[in-house]
Amino acid sequence: MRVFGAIDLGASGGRVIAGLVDGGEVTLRTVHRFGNRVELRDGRLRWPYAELIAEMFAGLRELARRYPEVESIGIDTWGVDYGLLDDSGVLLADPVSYRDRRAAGVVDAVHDRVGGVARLYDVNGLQPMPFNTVYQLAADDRRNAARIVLLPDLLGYRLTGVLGTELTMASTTGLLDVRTRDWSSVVLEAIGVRPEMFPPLRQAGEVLGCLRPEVARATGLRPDVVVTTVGSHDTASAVAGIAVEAGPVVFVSSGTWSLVGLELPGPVVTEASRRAGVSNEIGVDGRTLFLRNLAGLWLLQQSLASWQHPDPQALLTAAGELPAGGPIIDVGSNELIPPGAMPERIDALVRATGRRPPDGPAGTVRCILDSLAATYAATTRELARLTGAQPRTIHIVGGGSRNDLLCRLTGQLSGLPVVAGPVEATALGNILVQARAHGAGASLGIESVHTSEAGWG
Ligand code: LRH
Repeated sequence: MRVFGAIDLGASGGRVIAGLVDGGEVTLRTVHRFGNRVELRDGRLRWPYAELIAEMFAGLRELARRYPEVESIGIDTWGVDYGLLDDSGVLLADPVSYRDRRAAGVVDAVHDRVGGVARLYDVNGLQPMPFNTVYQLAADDRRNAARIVLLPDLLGYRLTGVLGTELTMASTTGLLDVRTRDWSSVVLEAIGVRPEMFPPLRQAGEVLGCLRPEVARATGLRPDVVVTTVGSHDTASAVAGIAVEAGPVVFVSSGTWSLVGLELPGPVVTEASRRAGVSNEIGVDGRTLFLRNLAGLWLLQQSLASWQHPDPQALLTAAGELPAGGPIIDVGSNELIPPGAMPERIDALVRATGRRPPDGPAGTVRCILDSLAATYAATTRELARLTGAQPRTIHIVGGGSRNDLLCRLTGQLSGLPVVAGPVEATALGNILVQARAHGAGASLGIESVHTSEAGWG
């Protein structure tokens, strides 16, 4: 048996997971779990970086204690966010979160500078989410910055001292040319960034480097443990963690966000795909992830936080008992991105459709789940229309796969069979890429997965 470690940092929580790989069998064991949230500091919504690093170290200590034979670590996080380093490699400030509104004000100016939103899509193939790195960088004060380091690469740098820019993560920035998969001079020039500010591009499966001696000492991990570059964008790892099936499969990576897409051999960049708001991100092994980025369980998490509800499970049961045909909202709305009063924003979106807002918390939960399921089904049809593919299954992974009501509604509204799980697809994809890179598993297709997860999705 071989052991690999996954650091999977999500916007609502992170975990350190051990992947025990024995031929075609993979067992995942969560060794450390912690919360994450944005904080308002210096007038910006930021990630609590020092705390996240402390939690990552606590997780690695636990990993070393329980699995001293671990040989490699892989890191994945959400997309688009980054830190700036000065010329001696010091982080200038805690990374700003994509939930901060700083970039919204520069979106139009960036589009003007590249010759319009359609031109930008033709170059980068991405849905223009207002927080894409291209807009964040345009809004950022980069005066003392020597390097721009994307979040998973920043953590990899902390562990190894080696800088890199992993390709799947780079594909969320809006700065890559969708065809050449290298930095786009058109876009970089428009926002005044030199390509050398980004460390060299790396592919999933490459070894980044050995642990820094002080990291090995602080965690108890062996000094020859390496950090292996994985699909460091969590979506890319999640898709790599979906068991291979015959026929086109729509994946839904359902966590804080919902990423609904198809894996394709190459990008589809047309006026129709642009109008439909579909992105061409990069997956593991250079596949194209042709997907829409929509709100996800964030809507539930923020609603629960605002109600301080004592029994979310009871709420979910009550929501399941409500009749079908209630109001739905557009879960792609930019108004849903910032933290804060979620039920009120949902009510306002429902009112704008001319319907009566949901009645009480169970009604709101049902509205969220109906809206997510309706969007998963509609996006599936849209993806089929745009590519000519005829999806046979919808495969829901991540936290949303534990939500039976969400999976059931998606099946009903799409008319397709829904395969739910694994809940830890992202960690699994992270582990599988490492296992393959180190000769412990021949392919990304797996025979069986065992996880120790259960609970509210
Ligand atoms: C999902 C995700 C998504 C990004 C968002 C910021 O976790 O990576 O792909 O757009 O976070």
